[in-house]
Amino acid sequence: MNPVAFSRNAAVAVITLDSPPVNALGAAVRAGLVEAIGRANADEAVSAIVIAAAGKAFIAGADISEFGKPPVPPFLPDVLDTIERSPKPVVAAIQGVALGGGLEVALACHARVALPSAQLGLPEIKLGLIPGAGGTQRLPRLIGAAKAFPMMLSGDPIPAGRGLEWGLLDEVVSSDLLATAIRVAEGLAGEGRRPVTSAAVDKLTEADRAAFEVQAKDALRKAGEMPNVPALVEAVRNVFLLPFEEGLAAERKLFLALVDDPRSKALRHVFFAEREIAKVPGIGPEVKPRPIASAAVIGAGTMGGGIAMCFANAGIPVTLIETAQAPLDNGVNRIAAIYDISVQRGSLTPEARAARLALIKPVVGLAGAAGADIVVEAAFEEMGVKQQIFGELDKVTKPGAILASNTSYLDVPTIAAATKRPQDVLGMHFFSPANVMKLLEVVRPKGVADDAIATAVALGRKLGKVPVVVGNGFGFVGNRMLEQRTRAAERLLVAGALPYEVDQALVDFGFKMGPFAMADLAGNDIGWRSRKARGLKAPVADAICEAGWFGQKTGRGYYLYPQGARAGQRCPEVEALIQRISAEQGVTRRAFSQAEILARLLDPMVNEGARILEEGIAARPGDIDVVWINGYNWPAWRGGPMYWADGVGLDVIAKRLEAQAAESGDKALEPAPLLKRLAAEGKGFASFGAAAG
Ligand code: 3H9
Repeated sequence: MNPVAFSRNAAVAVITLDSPPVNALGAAVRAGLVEAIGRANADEAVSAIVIAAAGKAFIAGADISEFGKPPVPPFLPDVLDTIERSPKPVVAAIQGVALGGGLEVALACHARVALPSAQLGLPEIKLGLIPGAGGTQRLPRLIGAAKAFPMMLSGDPIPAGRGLEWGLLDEVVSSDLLATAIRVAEGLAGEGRRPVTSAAVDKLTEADRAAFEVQAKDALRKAGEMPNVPALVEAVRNVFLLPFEEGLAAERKLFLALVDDPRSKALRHVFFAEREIAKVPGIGPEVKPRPIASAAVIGAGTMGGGIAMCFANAGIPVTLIETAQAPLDNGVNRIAAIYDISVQRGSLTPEARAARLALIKPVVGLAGAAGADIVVEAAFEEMGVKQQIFGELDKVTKPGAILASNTSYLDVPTIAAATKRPQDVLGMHFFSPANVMKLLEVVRPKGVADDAIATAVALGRKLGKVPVVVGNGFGFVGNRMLEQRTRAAERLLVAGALPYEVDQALVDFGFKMGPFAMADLAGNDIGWRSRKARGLKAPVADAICEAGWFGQKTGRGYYLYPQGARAGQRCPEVEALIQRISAEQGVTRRAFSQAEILARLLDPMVNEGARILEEGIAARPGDIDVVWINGYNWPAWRGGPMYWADGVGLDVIAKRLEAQAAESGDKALEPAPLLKRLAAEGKGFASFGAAAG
């Protein structure tokens, strides 16, 4: 099917893009556009042209899947040049999103009209890129650099109304978009006018330049690892320094260099991985989610309160349930205080705060869950407690209600066994703070109904989460791998590293925090309690807890926090304690390079990831990457642990693990069969999904 249709409406040629799902500008669309513009210009009966689009999007941008492959002409900048140079005026009729190359198409047109619901943006920054088809040159010329630069820096789209206000759009109409575009096109043809953005200069004032330079300085200060921020600053600055053509050439050069940058490649991997998670094996689009109009959350602690906020924030009424009035009141007060901070910061209006609080109904007793379409249990992490609650919920909730546990580690089928409706019982594992963290592990135990899983996924999206469906098994995906890292960190201490060295290695890698700073923040007693329950030992971590050093809340943990300081200071006592434990174990301590520390922390995680894949706990390596990026702060520009491992080379990782296993005698460090096999075949995890079909 030709993705670009050509038709005539009196003297106006209407070019309609129809390339589902989002009219991305792949090679066929680009060729079709050039051909259609040529045809319109060759047709004497045509005096003006409209570019419109079928489907929900105008154009979602360049086809991201083409990046990194051999380029196929015509190239997008040349297509836009053809549009802008068209002797007959071209008008863009925008519905849905005009993003990236899609907005750049519109900017090359001679006028733009849109529906009020249209969204206009240049999100390339989120892919580690900058606009590469004139966006950095045309948008500042049209609306001024001080408005254009923040749009490109955040990558967030603006609504049509603002586009109109800023002069990005010529008209916004609530109906008859195509008819309006045709009218505007006829008008321009009649006036003999063809306003060309690349020639516009009146917005490029000294004041605009000064305002942009202030923004640029701030952006560069915060740029961190991303090379596209300085590139964006350079490209936009060029609008004040270079003629359009030269600015365009400079932008192209910067863009092409970024496309080859490993950080952009990793971000593109994450883009597709975050969309793949929507494809749940065995659950097709024919499986419809159950309607969710109301919810109940069991437990008004930090976790339950955060989950209740997620529902309220999404406009879903939620009953918050506790066993007694006092903890319920505490929970509600905590929620109100969090909303208060948002109001103080200006991110929430007092009215919205009131509306959200009004959606949360505090109730004592499980009978409060009777009317809910979904119940999320966030009670104490103990099987007996959970079973008792689910047994009770089975009696009070309505038929077909989804019963979800927020357990982090426990066996979901055992929880479900307390009910007579295992088909409705699943896990919804939120991450703390639940109202902030994006990750949601949707745990799919055997025996659960497909539409129950589809419901949890659809609901997760409605709550603004990134829902990843995972199999049932201790720690699911994220915590199971985290445990490997935690063990590795403890081993490193005994072998010769110090907490600050281990943490620094991860911070330099791109994490916000290392494992010991994180443990101090979360409370060392949590892991201690869990180890004791499972009969596990970690000599350093246990000794620290026995000393009562639980972390920030006690003023000291692996680090010292004098007067409530947030950044920990090295603690000589802890370091002496670690050295003593090494000596007790007969270990001769040695220095570790940063690279060695990283390998020892991350390789065991990857190994566990391989086991998780083999067991079918995660469907694809990309799912594991999405979990770690959205739940554990893995730097997105490194693509996630499995993607990172492919970059290092699985043979390298397998050899390092073998060496570690031999040195420590710990069989768990031996390479997992999948890792071994792929390493021997010279393949990466990326081949795993393909092999499994
Ligand atoms: C660019 O334009 C560079 C230029 O400046 C210069 C070039 C020279 N390409 O998200 P969804 C697919 S860079 C290829 O689930 P939604 C997506 O993979 C680009 N595929 O739906 C999925 O496929 P599948 C700048 C794309 O309704 C399907 O469409 N543009 C692209 O929640 C549905 O996607 C962007 O960064 C694409 N550009 O959201 C925009 N876009 O069904 C990126 C989507 O097989 N896209 N797909 O899994 C988005 O932000 C969202 O997808 C959008 C729709 C808002 C459009």
